[in-house]
Amino acid sequence: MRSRHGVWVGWSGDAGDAPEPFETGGIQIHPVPLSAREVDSYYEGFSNATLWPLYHDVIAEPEYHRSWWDDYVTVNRRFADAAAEAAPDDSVVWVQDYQLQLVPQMLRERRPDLRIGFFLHIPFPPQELFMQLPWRTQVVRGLLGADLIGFQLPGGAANFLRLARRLVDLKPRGSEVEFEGRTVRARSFPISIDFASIDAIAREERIAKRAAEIRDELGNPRAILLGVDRLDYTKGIGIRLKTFQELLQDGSVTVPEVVLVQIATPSRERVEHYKVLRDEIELQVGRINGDYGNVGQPAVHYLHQSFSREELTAFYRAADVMLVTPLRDGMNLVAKEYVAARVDHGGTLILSEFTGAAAELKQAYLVNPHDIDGVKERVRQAIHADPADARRRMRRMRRQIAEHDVSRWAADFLTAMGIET
Ligand code: GDG
Repeated sequence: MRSRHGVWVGWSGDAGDAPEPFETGGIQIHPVPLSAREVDSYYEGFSNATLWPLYHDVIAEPEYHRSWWDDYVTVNRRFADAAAEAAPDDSVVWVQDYQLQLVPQMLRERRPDLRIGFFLHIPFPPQELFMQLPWRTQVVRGLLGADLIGFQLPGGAANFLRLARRLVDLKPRGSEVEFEGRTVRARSFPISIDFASIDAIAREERIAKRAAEIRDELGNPRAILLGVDRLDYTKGIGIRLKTFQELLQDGSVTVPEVVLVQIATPSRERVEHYKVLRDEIELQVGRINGDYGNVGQPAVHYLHQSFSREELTAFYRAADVMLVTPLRDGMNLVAKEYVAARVDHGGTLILSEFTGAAAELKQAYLVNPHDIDGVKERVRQAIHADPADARRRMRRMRRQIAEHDVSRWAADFLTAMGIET
């Protein structure tokens, strides 16, 4: 955005009037307001309690409310209007994520001169699930307003094109489809991280020192297992805790030689499913610590807090085994960040097959998180991994992410939009 003197149109995160447009760090910011009711209905409601669970394999039951949908339409219209006003003639607008799926079509109606891209950060579900949505045709038509629709994986693009055939009666050819006299393309663009910046932080002396300090504070265990997630039911935190609990129960691991650190960043705390999830997770943690902890030596170090990027990187560097076990995840950046932080080529990554990242990180220990015996076996293998083999895997994963970082993701998308980068 900075290098292109771009305009960023977005919500501030607070209900009520939006601040006037302003500039920061070379980027023009155009805030869009949401009322307190819209935060409930559009954001926490339709976006996070309808679309989020529907697009993540219905792990939690999606709620369908007509009033939420009405506000989704209203707020999408507001964003489209704001973008229509902010975009210079013949410029490019890149719409991000599931909260704004109607914007491409709304924006095209007002500004046919623009080139419009859309990127979905979460999975796009198969027909069998998407068809539940009472407003399924409107959503597909909304997205078809874009010239280029990006997904994390080829499967998301294929799901979308199949739905365009079924719901809008279009005839896709390969990744392209003709719609209202235009060609729309649907393709995958797997997102990534700023590898160089995490690599640089991880190389700082103070981060290595802090990592050693964390190990020390944990009692210098033989193995530290780590989970870092927003506290979300898609992330498979409960299944991970159950796996660890069984490993303790059958004596495969013992405290304090092996401990689990679970950073669970507070998230969507007003949405009912998230309140229930938090209670369930904290009950599990309490039980495990009650059964297997010692005085001053818990089995699970549970942190329902946010940390600075530096502190997080120190945790990545301190951990022997990183557990990334989502039941469904568009990409999962934590897995990539762990790899970027391992400048020492140490550590082992256990990664769910149901993340987008699994398509790229083939040298991770891939697991089906529902198969608890399988995950337990992988954890045992990871704890006892041959260091040379672990280093080889880490080196190859680092190369993959270094070559496919977030600037390349953006450049690939913009190039596909016909923009010189
Ligand atoms: C969505 C999709 C897709 C977490 N705790 C702290 C913290 N984090 C940072 C992580 C990471 C980010 O938040 C989480 O990204 P993920 O990709 O893991 O997951 P979602 O939030 O669900 O993201 C996902 C992503 O969009 C991008 O397209 O990969 O599939 O669900 O960067 O490091 N950061 C700091 N303190 C914390 O406590 N500073």
